[in-house]
Amino acid sequence: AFLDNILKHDTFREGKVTVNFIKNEPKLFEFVEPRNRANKLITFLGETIVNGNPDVKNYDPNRKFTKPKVPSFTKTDSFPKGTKDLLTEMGPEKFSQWLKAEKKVHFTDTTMRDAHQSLLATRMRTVDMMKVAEGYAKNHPEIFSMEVWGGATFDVCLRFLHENPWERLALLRKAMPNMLLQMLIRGSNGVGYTAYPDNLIEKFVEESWNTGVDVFRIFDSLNWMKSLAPCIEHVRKRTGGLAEGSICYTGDILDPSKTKYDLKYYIQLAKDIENAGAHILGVKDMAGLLKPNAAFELISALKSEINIPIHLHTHDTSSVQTATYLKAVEAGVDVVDVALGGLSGLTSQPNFNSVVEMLRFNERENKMNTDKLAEYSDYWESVRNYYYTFESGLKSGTGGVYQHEIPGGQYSNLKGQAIALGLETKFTEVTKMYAEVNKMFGDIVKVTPSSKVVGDMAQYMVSNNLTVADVMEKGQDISFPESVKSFFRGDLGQPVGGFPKKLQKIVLKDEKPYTNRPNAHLEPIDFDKEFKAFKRKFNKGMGRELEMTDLLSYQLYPKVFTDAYNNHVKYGNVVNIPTKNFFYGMDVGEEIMVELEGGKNVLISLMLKGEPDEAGNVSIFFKINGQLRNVLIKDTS
Ligand code: 3PY
Ligand code: ZN
Repeated sequence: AFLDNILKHDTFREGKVTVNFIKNEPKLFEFVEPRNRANKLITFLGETIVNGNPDVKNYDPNRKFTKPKVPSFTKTDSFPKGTKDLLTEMGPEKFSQWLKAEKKVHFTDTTMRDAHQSLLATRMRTVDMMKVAEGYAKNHPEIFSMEVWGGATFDVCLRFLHENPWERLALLRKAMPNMLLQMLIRGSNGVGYTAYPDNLIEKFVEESWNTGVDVFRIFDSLNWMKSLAPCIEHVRKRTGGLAEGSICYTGDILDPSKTKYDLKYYIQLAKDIENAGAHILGVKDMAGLLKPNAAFELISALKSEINIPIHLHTHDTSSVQTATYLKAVEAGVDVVDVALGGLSGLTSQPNFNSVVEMLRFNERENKMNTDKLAEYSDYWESVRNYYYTFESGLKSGTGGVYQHEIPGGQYSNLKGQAIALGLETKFTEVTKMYAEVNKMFGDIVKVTPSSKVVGDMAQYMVSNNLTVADVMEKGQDISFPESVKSFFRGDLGQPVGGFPKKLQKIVLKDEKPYTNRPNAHLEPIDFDKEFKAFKRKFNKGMGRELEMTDLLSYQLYPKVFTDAYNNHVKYGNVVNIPTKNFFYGMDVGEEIMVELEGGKNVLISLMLKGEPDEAGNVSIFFKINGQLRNVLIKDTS
């Protein structure tokens, strides 16, 4: 363990060791013994066996799972050349020109980010990704990019999965060194739900690049250039990656009665994004409202008006978005977002495997090994079973999305919440109210976090039996949800066309709203000072040196990070526990292999689960590598 500490120490890794290295580094003598690590692991397993994973509800203990089959690849093969190699060779500007000149259509695979965010409440664990990451990168290097990070994954990793999101990124980077890795970033809101100081976002972008992100898809939840532009600038200044500035698509450009978000509006926004220095234009259709004919018109117009390549993203909530891709391909779109079959469709992205087939023999076909691709789809389909408690219950596509305009990720969440609360019958009411709230707010762009504000308000009104008229007439006496007040104050920026003045006054009462950037109200972070204070607070329990990325997690989510830290102190590193056991515990007689921090594998079997004693404590007996150990777990059920 001592040697291990030396080998892992930054000073050693950077080759700066001097004679006094060991004497001056008391930390080298702090080590967590494997025995201690294994004890922590069985404490976690014991908790899950006795009290269940608090994140899981309605688990069927008799449910059987089949082991997912990992597609084969030759481990000793080197990584074939991919888009990451091209970016390194060319730099972002030339790369962008190369992409634009490509005849074939390119694909972004969203399976490891948006697909599970939109179907499984973002719960996909790193361990399930890592089983296929290297093989995928070796079998399918022709894929444009892998969307693997950002959006809600950052928060969920820390909050529910006991994972460090930065570690996930670093692992995927190592496993897929030849492919571009992509993240979603909410402009000034980073990977959170509110604005952060500019220098925090800047540092976050820099560290994301250092850890492995190449493509930054940047959007603002109100399409506000003042939030988009600084983030594009951070990517250009602090990284060698690609800034993909994105327009969020809402409404319907073909509907003459909808004049707020028309073709002219989107073209102007796209030009502003190009002028702000984006290397790629993202068209982010978060609710799946871009109909096939509208896509043809929009993409054709954008192709003739701007000079950077265009990357289209959609959600298949309506079930017609594959047709949208076909028309977009005809209009010259450069890249489209797809998810592997087993995690595609409905609120997720269109089916990768099928889209490839759809374009077979098309003049813009991108040839793929579809047999191999099918094996990966099968893998994800069976992995998905482990996450069945997070399924939203949605069974079919819905044309209703064109009325309520709820984003894919939010739709499955709302639906899941309604089902869990036994309010399935009220779900239609919530979606109708969502549409009314949107109108009442002045028809805003709805995507995280603005969509959350509309959702909060809709749920608040349905559960309090309030109509729009009630709010407008008796609103002075209503105490609105915090997110709604914050929105009308200006904390998420300014919506297109401004706020509806009367409602703003009703919500804010005597409080004054502001119209400049929310970030202008936030003090920059003094990183040196904060890092010192951070180290004093958290240095003991991580079992490793704290890094700048830890500080960033803490700055973005102080409470979530603190809870995750406390969990780490108690349970150690639980990321390698197989998913079935992580969520649903172990059966007596079951044997699992788990890799401990530092790479040592241990064989754990559950021998016996006792009955609670008078104090409610349950003895659980495990065998770890053949040796009997027990833990005492308080039954809190
Ligand atoms: C996110 O911000 O997490 C999204 O996926 C928005 O569509
Ligand atoms: Zn999306």
